[in-house]
Amino acid sequence: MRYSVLLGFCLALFLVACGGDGISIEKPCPGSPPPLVLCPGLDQSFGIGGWTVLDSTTGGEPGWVGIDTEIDGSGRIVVAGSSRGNWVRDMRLWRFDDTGALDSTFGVGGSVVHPMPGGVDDYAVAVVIDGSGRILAAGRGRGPGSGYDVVVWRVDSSGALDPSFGAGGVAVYDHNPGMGADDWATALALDAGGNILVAGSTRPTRWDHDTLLLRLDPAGDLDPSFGTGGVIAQDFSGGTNLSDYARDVIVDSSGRILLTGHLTSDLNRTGTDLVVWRFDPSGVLDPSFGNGGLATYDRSMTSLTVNEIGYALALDAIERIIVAGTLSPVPGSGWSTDAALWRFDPSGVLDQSFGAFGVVLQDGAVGKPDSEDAAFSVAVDASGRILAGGQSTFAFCTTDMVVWRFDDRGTLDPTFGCQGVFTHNPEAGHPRSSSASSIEIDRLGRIIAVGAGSSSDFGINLTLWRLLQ
Ligand SMILES: [Ca+2]
Ligand SMILES: [Ca+2]
Ligand SMILES: [Ca+2]
Ligand SMILES: [Ca+2]
Repeated sequence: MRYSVLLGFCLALFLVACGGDGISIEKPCPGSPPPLVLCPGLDQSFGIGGWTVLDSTTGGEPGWVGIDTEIDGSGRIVVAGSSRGNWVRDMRLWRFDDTGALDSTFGVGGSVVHPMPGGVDDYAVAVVIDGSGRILAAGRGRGPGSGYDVVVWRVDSSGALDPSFGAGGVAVYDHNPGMGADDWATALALDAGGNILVAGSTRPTRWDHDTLLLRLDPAGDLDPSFGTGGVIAQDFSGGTNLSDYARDVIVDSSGRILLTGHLTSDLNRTGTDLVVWRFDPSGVLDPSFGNGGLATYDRSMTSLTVNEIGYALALDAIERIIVAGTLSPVPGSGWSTDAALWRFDPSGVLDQSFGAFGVVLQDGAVGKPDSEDAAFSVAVDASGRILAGGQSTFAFCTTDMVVWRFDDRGTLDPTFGCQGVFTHNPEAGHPRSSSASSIEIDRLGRIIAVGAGSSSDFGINLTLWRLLQ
């Protein structure tokens, strides 16, 4: 299938961003790409011309990947990701000041790295900051004989590991001890009591993923009052070797826990289906939401399997649920993958007043029709406008970062970027890829996007952008 081949080539950064096994960098495209055309919106007071990049070649360690970002109470920008040294990948945090410069009061020169014992790969992919200013990051690390395990780190505001959390600042969870199975965290949230919700997946067999949700108390221990001993690990796909996977978690004003991700149905050959789960505060699926606690979306037809994936969740002011992700293939977009947004009402019913029957699809953000597009992040600003961050293919094998802005009805906002869409590639002519994996809105309404750009040495560079509202 054409779209799956393109996905393999063009969403290499997406695999890095979203926890894929391999890290592969695409090759430069042949030919002479046209010059970079910038849409308005970059905040010239940030970095150099509105963006900043940590180049792995000048930074000393190749492959700096920033995946998630959070803004602290002082307006500083914290980024979680990983870096590679001596062929091993280690979790890394960075903190930037308001001008986009690394904050030298954090860690060493603005950065904290924590190599797990044993010289194994570990990754941070999510970050939150608690009410005391402590920074929590989650991801995965590989324990001896246990495959990947969920790892949560906590550091104080200076970047030092917090000895009052887990073991020396690190909490590790292996779902099936002795089985050597992979367990991954993809997202983090805090509830009103300061408990830590960790969403992700566990992998009972090589070809299967099951949805995983943990609740840790503020000391980093599993909370026995939640799920089974602090853990919910459940197959929602209804069959063996079918993947279901949580990719984001948020807590609503009633303390209910919402996840998004996907499940796979083999009964109706519908491929992956978008799912939003809602659990009550004790970890029980909420029967008043969707169908038994799950709201799902599938566009498959008799002759066509359509795959939907949710990557990110946000709530608006009246707690409608907005999901960002992908839908593919889209017949109207040349059977390509489109970035997708869905909105559900608070009871889990698709909101027909949003987009077309509850769904917004986006294709061709960089001006190339039938491109491969993805939205990995979503936020709602103080005016109720919806922002999504992601990427779109420019040439056969390169992507540009994209931020879309929509009004409350899911219509592109023409006052933002180029007719509602901002795109950027750090290298003029788009010879290589960039992608936004996370967006946040700061206290002044400015939009922070963090992501990755590949460079001429085939390394990956951490890249930050700031856009004016
Ligand atoms: Ca494991
Ligand atoms: Ca499964
Ligand atoms: Ca489907
Ligand atoms: Ca598309």
